[in-house]
Amino acid sequence: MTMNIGVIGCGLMGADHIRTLTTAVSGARVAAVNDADEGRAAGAAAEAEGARVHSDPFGLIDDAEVDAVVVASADETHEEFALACVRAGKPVLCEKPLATTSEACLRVVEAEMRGGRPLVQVGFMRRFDPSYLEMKRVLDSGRIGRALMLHSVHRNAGYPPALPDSALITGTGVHDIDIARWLLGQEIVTATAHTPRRSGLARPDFQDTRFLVLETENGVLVDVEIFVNAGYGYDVRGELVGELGSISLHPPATLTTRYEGLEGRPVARDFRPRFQDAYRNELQAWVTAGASGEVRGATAWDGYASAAVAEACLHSVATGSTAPVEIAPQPALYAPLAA
Ligand code: ISE
Repeated sequence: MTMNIGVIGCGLMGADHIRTLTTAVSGARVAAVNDADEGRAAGAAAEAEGARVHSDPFGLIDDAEVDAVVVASADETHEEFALACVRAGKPVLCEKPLATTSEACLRVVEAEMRGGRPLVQVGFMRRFDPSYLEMKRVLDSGRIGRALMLHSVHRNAGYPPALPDSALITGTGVHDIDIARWLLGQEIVTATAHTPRRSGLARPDFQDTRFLVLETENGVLVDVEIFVNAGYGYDVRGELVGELGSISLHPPATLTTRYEGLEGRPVARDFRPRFQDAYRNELQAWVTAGASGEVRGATAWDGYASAAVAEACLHSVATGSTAPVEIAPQPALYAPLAA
């Protein structure tokens, strides 16, 4: 059976999802698209042959021919679209962050609880990246003993000019927060945000960089460097240190060039090539699970929990001290983190 998908938001990520759904995911068809910019929506519809353009995003959600929805519009619109999908009883893959505040994320969780089943998957694609999956597999095998520390580096070549510097934490570092919870199978209980020297290449009112130190309930320390005007490329690194050894991520690279006394591997220009496999696996898992009425990957609860940690980081930025993470009790509808 083919799942007919509606895509809201046809910018960088939405267009990439449309391309992946159309060319690399089985059992799926892009049936409808919407974007605040109608020209952009028409361009995206042309990529997905036969897709209809909806001028109203809520009309797309209520379209009887749309079985499931991808939300890839601006962050501040995610909550209302996720809520409308839950009301319509349709599975939704909502790009991160699920909403702009933890309070708003909790409203989505509550809507799902009223409906009695999870319908929302949050676009934390790292959970589907082959190298992160391998890191979790080796940790869970016990081969490196218990986890002690996780080092995370998150650098972008450049950043959208419209975003405020809080997005370094709520839109960028939130990936590192989610992957730490998922890898370690533990909640983060405190957050300390440090503010390193500002890059002179960032715009004058923009604090690039941040350095976060997160502590889990079992005392694992996670450090996260965030630097979004790194210029040279998109660079995500991770090393998990255990009692008996460590595991480091390897970004996908198809070649190593040796030339004039130097050896080099390409660095991705942005997140799309670096996480191409992860996005495809994420979309395929969502389509397969949606057909059987399940949610795989990050749930609305994970969206809420990561937003709560991001908020603690912002609180720490404002106060200059360590902030506790305030999280509501987890409802039974959601599986606990698996250590
Ligand atoms: C972007 O929105 C993403 O989601 C990317 O995965 C992330 O690495 C990047 O920093 C964000 O700006």
